[in-house]
Amino acid sequence: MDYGLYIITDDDLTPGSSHVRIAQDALIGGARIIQLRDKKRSGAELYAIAKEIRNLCNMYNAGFIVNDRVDIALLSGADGVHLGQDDLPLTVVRPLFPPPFIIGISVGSVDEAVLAEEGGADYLGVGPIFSTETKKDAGSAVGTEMIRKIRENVAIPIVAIGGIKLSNTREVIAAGADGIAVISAVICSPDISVAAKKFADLINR
Ligand code: TZP
Ligand code: MG
Repeated sequence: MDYGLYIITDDDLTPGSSHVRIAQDALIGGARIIQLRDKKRSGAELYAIAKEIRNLCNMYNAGFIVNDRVDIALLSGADGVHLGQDDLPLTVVRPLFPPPFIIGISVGSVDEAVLAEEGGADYLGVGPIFSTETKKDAGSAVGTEMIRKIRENVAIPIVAIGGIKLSNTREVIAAGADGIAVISAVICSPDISVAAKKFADLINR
């Protein structure tokens, strides 16, 4: 899996837009992974959206991950699921759904990172690196130093998240991140594909 630019759809931030539209524009701009993140829609709605994004990601040879919902991920044919520390436990999900199903785990410390790797996670979401308004309960910023510390202790890919902008992307990559996950800096820009392309160009430089 190429982690590169990892775009998380969040249609709350952009009234009038949709997960599918965001995903399409992000893929045009060069996103390598799309994560469907929605904490409010019904299973039926999420399933339909996930199927559409699955098809789009196939067209761009990009990965597709579903946030929280193992059921939606499996039934839509997504590549995997992303789980936080308070979601379904890795120790329960991993044995039932072995690789190549991908499981990403959110971590904010070296201890959490080591546990996730030991539990069979495929990649880590490390953050919030910088302060962010997008996730109110994200906790305080851990800084790029946390990426370095985790890099020294685990081998699986690191996707950095939280407050990532064009201006701090190089610093995040230099600290050892394999990919960067972005919400507001791409989703809230007037042209999502142009914004995504700027990030993709920076990452691939
Ligand atoms: N998890 C940790 S920070 C965050 C999530 C979902 C939000 C990231 O959003 P933004 O707008 O890129 O800071
Ligand atoms: Mg979650």
